[in-house]
Amino acid sequence: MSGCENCSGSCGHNINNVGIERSLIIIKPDGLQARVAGKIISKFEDAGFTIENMKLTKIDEELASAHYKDHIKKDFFGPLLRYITSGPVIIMVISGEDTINRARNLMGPTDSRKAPKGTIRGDFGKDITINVIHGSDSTESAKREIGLFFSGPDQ
Ligand code: IDP
Ligand code: MG
Repeated sequence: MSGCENCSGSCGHNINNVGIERSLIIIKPDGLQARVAGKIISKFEDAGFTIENMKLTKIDEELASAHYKDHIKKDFFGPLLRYITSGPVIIMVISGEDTINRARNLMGPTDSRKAPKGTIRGDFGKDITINVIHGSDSTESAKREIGLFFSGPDQ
């Protein structure tokens, strides 16, 4: 329904969708290599997220650079690019309430060595680079990243 985003339901639109966010999740190459993709997907399902889209693909350098554009000047950019392009990945769009925060809590901190057991990185990640999963850090990033990986008529 157009023009009703801020009406709090007075126009009759479905207010149950208020607070629903999306996130772009990537199970990185080490996740598939270690055959833990299913376990990771289960964690999102068990937490109540809806999987709206999912594909198995390989990310090329151009797409990886676009995805990680904010990190281009960082000293770890080269290793990050080699890592994310090194093998197949699973890319998902998940949705639910407060998805950005809840998904990142489920993932654990960037450095897997500091991630508590029970978090995805704590259970399956190796270190600060090889950390098994990506999740959008804001609703703006999610929108941009979902557009990058899921656009076009055949996606
Ligand atoms: P995030 O994935 O937890 O949001 P970002 O800071 O956005 O972390 O970094 C993107 C990715 O770059 C990380 O997931 C990790 O693979 C890698 N990375 C981040 N910080 C470092 C670092 O200090 N050294 C090496 N690799 C890093
Ligand atoms: Mg990030």
